[in-house]
Amino acid sequence: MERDPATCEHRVGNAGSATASGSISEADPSNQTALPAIGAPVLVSPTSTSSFPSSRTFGPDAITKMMASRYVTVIGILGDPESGKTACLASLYLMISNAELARWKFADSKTLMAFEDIARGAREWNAGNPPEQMTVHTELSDERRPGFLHMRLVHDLDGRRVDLALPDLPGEWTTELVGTSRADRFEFLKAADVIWVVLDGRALENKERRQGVISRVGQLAGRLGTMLAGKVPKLVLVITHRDSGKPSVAITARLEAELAKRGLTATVVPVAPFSIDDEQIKAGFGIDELIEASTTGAPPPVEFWPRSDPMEGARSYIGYRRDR
Ligand SMILES: Nc1nc2c(ncn2[C@@H]2O[C@H](COP(=O)(O)OP(=O)(O)OP(=O)(O)O)[C@@H](O)[C@H]2O)c(=O)[nH]1
Ligand SMILES: [Mg+2]
Repeated sequence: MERDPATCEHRVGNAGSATASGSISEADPSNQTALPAIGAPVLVSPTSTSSFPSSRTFGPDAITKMMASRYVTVIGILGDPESGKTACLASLYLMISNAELARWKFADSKTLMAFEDIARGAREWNAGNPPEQMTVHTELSDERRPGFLHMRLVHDLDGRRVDLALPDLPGEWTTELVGTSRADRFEFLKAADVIWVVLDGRALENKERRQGVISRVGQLAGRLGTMLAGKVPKLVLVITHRDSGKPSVAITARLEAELAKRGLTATVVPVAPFSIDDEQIKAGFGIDELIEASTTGAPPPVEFWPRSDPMEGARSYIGYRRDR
């Protein structure tokens, strides 16, 4: 309770100690007052009932608050319905919780329940058969505010810690952004360090759908350029369904050419959050690459031992880096 240890009534050797044997107390009438305290609770019980903080998704304001105390890598996740956005997040969670994600270890998450909610579907197997749908269509309780998932990871080699803020948005948000340029809900993209554009790999391989997907990526890039006034952060084209086939070089070249028309470049990362053929491509394929591609900006410089005026009683040495 941060009181001076010398005044502690239970300290051995303190004058008038309450821990002294009863015979001394009886002999010393001045000690009678200390008697009722024996056996009473040592600490005062808190007035408010303690409860665990909610670990569901964070709103943008909670992310902003978190950003005030540490560097948070905000990731924008865009993509049509059913492209595999939620699957990537669920797979990331399942991989990291089983220590299967190469080079990264789990350090913390303030939104564990939210991760649990999206990963639950993948666990409900039916008599040994995987569920038909590993994740379900994303719907938000608030249609105007994105819900973020938080995860802190530590890098195996350099001990680097990254805090990721990952929004799980319905595909309609992207559809409406491209179609009607409804951008009010995407305010948070202005603070994003990386934007993932998630594409269904099977649609890209399909001759009839391919051109549509590629030109929509171009339109989306155009919208982002306008919305962010030309300051588009690093783009990652996440191509899902790697288990159904590898995206061909010709197709990735066409995607890159489409972006180049808008003066943008992107890193292409093929992934398979889940897999229909675990022998060939393991579920979780490429998720480590995706995290790597999203975190390899130069980390903000950290002053090793910042100068500050000493303050009486401040436990600077013990407190240093505790909040990082
Ligand atoms: N086999 C396989 N299935 C995948 C892959 N990626 C996504 N899926 C499945 O595709 C379906 C749709 O994926 P979601 O992640 O829910 O799609 P979404 O982009 O979040 O869709 P909305 O929430 O509707 O916008 C789910 O059943 C996933 O399990 C993949 O790489 N391989
Ligand atoms: Mg979803």
